[in-house]
Amino acid sequence: QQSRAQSVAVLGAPFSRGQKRRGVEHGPKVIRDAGLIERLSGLDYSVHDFGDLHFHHPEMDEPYMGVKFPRTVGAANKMLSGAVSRAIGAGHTLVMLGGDHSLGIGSVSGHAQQCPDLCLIWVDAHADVNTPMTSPSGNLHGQPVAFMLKELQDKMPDIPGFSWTKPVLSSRDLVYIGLRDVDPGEYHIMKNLGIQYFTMRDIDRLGIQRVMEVTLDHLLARKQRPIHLSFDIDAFDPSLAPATGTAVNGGLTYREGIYLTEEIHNTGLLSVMDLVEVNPMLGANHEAVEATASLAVDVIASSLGQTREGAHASIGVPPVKN
Ligand code: Z70
Ligand code: MN
Ligand code: MN
Ligand code: MN
Repeated sequence: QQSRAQSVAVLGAPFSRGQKRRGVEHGPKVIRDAGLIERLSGLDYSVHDFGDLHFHHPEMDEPYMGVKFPRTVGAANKMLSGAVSRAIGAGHTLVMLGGDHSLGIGSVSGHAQQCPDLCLIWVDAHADVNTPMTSPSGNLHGQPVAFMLKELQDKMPDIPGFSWTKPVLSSRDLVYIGLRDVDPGEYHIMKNLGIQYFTMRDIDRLGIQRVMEVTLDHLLARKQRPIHLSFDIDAFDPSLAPATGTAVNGGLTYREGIYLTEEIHNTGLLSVMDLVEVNPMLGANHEAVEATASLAVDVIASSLGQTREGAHASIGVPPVKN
């Protein structure tokens, strides 16, 4: 039986300049509208909804070495980093609702300010570890992990807007799950640094149970430490999560996603979770958007202890009639 953190903070980050498709800034609203706060309250947490951050968009933000909106993304992540650090410092478990995945920079950085020994589980169709030199798109949502890794810092130019960042992770502190669309430069980086990763093919071969066993063993066997779960909704199959910017066929099933998050909850070590890349402007219709948002709520609730086995938290001792 886990001891449960008493309070969960929810923080919205309505931000989209890490990629080119508008609409992902409405992710926090549709995930809340799908009933997130009620679901978490039902899990016996005291839920603190911190609302949404207000980001400023400078008028002039010219690309730098092909990187798009560097000052805008840098400033947004600096603000997010401070907010995450304060929430963790105040003793909450934090759920950050994106927004695009460039927000991983600020979220992990703020978490690391309070928990320097954290480890990172990146659940995504994509590795998001391009450097400005390897990036095929210039979009910063394809680059957040490169800002975090100590081993990549000699490859990272000084990008305007990012002078406040410093690398907080070693390559052995990171595991990827769900990969199926990895760029050549990213593959090279993952192999060179010896990063532990599980593609969808690996999940096909090993099964999600074994993948989670190896993942948690890799990160936690030497010592127990806080977990940062960064969950890109595009890790799921597009049939389940159609309302996202870069859907790639052959993703996680519903049950794989739920099992993955149940196992993370069962460690008792989840400290920050990001849920990113829900874009309500990209669903084919209202139902597609609602299905995606509802799936986001399900994986967040599962990460925080909702079980398929039945309720157990609030009751303690089962009521007995007498
Ligand atoms: C590509 C790039 C990406 C999400 C697309 C795509 C990255 N590797 N990430 N959608 N969530 O542009 O770097
Ligand atoms: Mn991503
Ligand atoms: Mn992705
Ligand atoms: Mn539990």
